[in-house]
Amino acid sequence: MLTHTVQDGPLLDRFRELWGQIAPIGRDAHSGGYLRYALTEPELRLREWFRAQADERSMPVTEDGNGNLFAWWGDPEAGDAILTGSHFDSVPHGGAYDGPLGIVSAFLAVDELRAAGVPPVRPLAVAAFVEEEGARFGVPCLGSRLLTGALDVERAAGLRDTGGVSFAEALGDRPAGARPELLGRFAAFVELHVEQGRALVERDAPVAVASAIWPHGRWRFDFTGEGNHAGTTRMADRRDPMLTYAFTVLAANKEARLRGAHATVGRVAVEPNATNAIPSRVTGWLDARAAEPDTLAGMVEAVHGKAAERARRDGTQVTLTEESATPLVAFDGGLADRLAGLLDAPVLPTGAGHDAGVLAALVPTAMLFVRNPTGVSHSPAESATDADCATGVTALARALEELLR
Ligand code: HGY
Ligand code: MN
Ligand code: MN
Ligand code: MN
Repeated sequence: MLTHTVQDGPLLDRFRELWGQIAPIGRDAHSGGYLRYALTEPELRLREWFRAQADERSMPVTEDGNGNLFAWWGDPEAGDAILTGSHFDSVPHGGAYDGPLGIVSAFLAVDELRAAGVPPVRPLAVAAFVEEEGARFGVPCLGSRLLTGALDVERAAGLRDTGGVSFAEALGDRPAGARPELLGRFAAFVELHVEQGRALVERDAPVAVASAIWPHGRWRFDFTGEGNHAGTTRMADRRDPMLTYAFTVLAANKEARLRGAHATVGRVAVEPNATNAIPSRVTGWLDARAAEPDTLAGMVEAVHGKAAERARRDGTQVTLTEESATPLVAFDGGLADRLAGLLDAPVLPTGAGHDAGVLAALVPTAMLFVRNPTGVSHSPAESATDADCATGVTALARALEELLR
């Protein structure tokens, strides 16, 4: 089997069929984006779809007690298995491809391998990881972090969504935590994902192999001041945390630009959130990423320093809490080069986090990216052509065939 650019034919038809099955699930009619939060109704429907797909292929499904699902071609106990897959959950009003493309492609790749008569000399598993985006419980890659032991079980169990429901309640049980004996059964993991930039458009290539993931994390800034009347409080008498917050957002942008790094404040909560009240508290979440760990740490420290200085001037207080941190991930270089050679694909780093980045600490791991014409992600404008998606399936199948040998 050779990777080739797919323009038409049965694989493209099969891709469109499966993609059409999941396309309506969790789509917001107004924005056109997806609301597929982990373990909520749309994501539970996608998990049912996963089980049905596995069933059609006579692939038994196992669970790891952390919310992650595995569909097996071959004996789940045999060991030396090859793992592929991704996640179903989305950010608020996210795109169609981030996550589900890796799962749909995985099932189609299994079909390709079977049709090509590739012998199942060792097991292959398709995974659906839970809460990759952290959009519901705040910690990204929650399922894979639990599975690898990178996240404390107590902390994960007690994470709550905005409605007060804990992860353990949503899961229906206390998470199982690290499963070294399960991870030990995997010889390699390959996650296929839509590209989240325009590097492949610029290179005129449908598929790439990942080299690294930038170190990144989420920091919560709590700014507190004095809630008061908007009409009667003299400007000089105010202790307005909104000012400190606003200054901090600008400082984060400036510090990122100075370093060639990325800083984003995409979420904010205001108390009491009234037009005619000076806020008593503003909470802003900083998402910060950089190519080097020192650059990232220096940037967050600089932003915190500037926020603290500004708070003194505003008569407010600021506290900083690290909510999640992901170290630099360097994917297995030998594996990346092997797949890049096999697929004649460019090798690229990314600033986006993935379950592959978490598993890479314990399992030889690679990622494939599929071209995204808009270059936009975490937005309804995220895109990929059906032809590139089908080409991605052939690339994944080729990579899996190589690893299954
Ligand atoms: O990169 C992210 O924002 C998340 O891990 N998907
Ligand atoms: Mn994402
Ligand atoms: Mn993703
Ligand atoms: Mn991601």
